Amino acid sequence: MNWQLPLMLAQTNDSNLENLRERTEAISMQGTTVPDSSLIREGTSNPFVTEYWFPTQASSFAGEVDFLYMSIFWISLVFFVAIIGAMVYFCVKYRRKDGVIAPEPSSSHNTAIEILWSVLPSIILVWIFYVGAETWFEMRIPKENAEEIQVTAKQFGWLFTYEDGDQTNELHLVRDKPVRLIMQSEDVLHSFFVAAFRQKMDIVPGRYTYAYFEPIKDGVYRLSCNEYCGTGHSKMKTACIVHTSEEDRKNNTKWIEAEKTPFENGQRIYQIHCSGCHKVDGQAATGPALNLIWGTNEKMIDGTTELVNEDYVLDSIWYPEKHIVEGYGPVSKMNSFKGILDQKDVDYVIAYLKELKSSTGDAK
Ligand code: HEC
Ligand SMILES: [Cu+2]
Repeated sequence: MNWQLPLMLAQTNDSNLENLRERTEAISMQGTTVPDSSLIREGTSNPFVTEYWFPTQASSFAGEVDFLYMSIFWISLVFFVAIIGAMVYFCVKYRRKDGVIAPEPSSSHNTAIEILWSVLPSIILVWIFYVGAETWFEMRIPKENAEEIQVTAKQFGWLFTYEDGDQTNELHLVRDKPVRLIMQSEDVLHSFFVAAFRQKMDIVPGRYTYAYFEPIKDGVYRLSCNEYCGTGHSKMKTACIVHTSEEDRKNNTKWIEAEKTPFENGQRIYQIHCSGCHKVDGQAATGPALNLIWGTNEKMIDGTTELVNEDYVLDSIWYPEKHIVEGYGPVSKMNSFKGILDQKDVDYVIAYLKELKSSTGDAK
């Protein structure tokens, strides 16, 4: 029986993982902005469950976290009813009755009751501490075979680097493979959170923090930043995809530049390094939208105009301070990518911008 209150009558089924692959691909195309609706919160079609109660238990300790939570919930409920019930009962029973001035005599001491109300709560509290500590150790101490994934959080996006050097901006994991995340921030305080794993950890600039868990259920889950980190904070969400095998994951994370077109390579660079600040749907974000800029004349804050050509894009990427677009001053919020992206990468970005312009620009 499912003892979680609103779930008692709900039927769950796990059958809608079938179109997982399709959904995963759709998400990969979108970079860091994943609509919530495309992520599985619970393997069930019952909307009551997905909307109002806990998301699916997708990590090894998720069940224990929920158990502790629900235990404390029920203990609180029982005591709440007992205490308020007794209070109401005594209020009525010992209320001042007409004509009776003297208070009801009451005993000053009752050893049996006093021992009971001291010992019973102590036992319950010690039990809560014990279960809490046990679960906490499980969440904090990684198994020895845990793989390590480097996580970089920045305004406003994620970058995951795997042991074999692959990089993605969604998190790809393998079912039943414990993972230890080594996390750092490039700018401000962020927080890693995957509700389905019941794991959350702050990411603090200037130091490393760690998160550990073992995914036990394949699927696509929502990964979000859980610490307000600026105006784009709500966009700082992505997908966490748990694959059934290592090969399956590799197929989703590997990237062989030589097998891809310059456009595809450019798109990938955009997704990993630029999509946190630049949109390609015409909407301005931290920086201007990039889809239609190629070949246009851009107004700068000093009143001059610049033609968006190869040289301009190179300057934008390596020396963002050189030209600052009107409306984005006085200093550029863009960091230099010199040393991060080389000349070849810049060429890919240029190919990407050109194609974006010609494929979406003509239609408008
Ligand atoms: C931290 C946020 C941020 C990131 C990350 C970022 N940019 Fe920018 N970018 C800006 C801002 C803000 C501006 C406008 C101010 C300026 O011109 O420097 C800008 C301007 C630009 C411009 C000029 C746009 C125009 O309309 O003329 C280009 C081109 C550009 N960025 C390319 C990139 C590329 C390529 C990347 C990824 C490799 C990138 N940016 C990453 C914030 C960012
Ligand atoms: Cu954040």
